[in-house]
Amino acid sequence: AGAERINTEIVTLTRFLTEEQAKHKEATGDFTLLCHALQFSFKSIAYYIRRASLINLSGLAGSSNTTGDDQKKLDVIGNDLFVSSMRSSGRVRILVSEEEEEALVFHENPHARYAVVCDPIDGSSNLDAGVSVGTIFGIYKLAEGAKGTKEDLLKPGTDLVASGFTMYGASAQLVITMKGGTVNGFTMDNGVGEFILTHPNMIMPKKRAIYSCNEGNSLYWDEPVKAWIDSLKYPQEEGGKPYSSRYIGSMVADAYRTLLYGGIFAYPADKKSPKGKLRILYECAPMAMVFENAGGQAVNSKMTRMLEVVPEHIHDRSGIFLGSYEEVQKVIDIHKKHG
Ligand code: AHM
Ligand code: MG
Repeated sequence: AGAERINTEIVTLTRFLTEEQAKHKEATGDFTLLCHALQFSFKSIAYYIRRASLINLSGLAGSSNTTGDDQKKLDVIGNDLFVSSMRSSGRVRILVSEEEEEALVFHENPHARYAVVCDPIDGSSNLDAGVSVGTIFGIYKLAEGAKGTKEDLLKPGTDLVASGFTMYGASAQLVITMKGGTVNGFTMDNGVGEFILTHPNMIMPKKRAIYSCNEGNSLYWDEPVKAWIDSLKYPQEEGGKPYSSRYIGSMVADAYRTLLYGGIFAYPADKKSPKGKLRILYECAPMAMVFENAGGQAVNSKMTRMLEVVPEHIHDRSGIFLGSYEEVQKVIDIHKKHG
């Protein structure tokens, strides 16, 4: 008694990646190296976000991104950090970022076999208020003989070899999953500068009475979406309790909570945004893979499995319902009833 108990059997992300690689005899180490480059970009983006309010990085940078949203200085920095770390990994041939209108082709890496999609700082409208933001990423393996053009990226999420996201909150959290694998959560320990495995094999609750959406859009919603939300707020059965509502407005933060506590996150397509708001390649598909691998479901506004949706353009948008298996099933069932 008295002495501080210190756990010395810690699984860092670095160790985790090494052990994963060892499981695959055919692995060349390219994927592991790419993940190390990702890890560095998460650490540095987390660092700059924490410093931002101190050194006054926040504020408009005077340029706007491809879709006309105001782009903050930190968006530019986050994007630049991500791009340079992907390029210098030598393992990435092509990169799609929310902040870049065109796919970036790294001609200096002509033999690199991976393609990466990312939203370097998702939820950036929240930055000035110190609300959590994060990075969403997906990794595709290029087909044999692929030319490394953006057409190589117009693939369904079922082709993803890995995906995940970070949330830069009270501490930086990283959630990562590989194709057909489990979902693992890491927490950044600033003291030792490592992501530590704190949430091994994340399995989300089958159901939970929490919904998360921008209800201010309900004027524009289609009938089935309105009927669904009403059914959560005004339960028909005797003594039924209404759902709780939670909405941060940062997908990474709303998704992280939903993954841990259960419930549903929704950003449906509506009359104002008939294609939805969130992006298929680097927001919807990577999140859908994480949620499915954790036992949840993800569908678009047509109730198609999100991972099977093929974008026509790298920045295409989609409606999305993402969450606990039974909560998403409720949405699907109500849509079926409405025909
Ligand atoms: P961003 O990539 O420009 O930050 O936009 C995506 C964000 C998501 O994080 C969040 O779920 C959504 O937009 C919030 O939108 P709204 O403000 O319409 O509720
Ligand atoms: Mg985004």
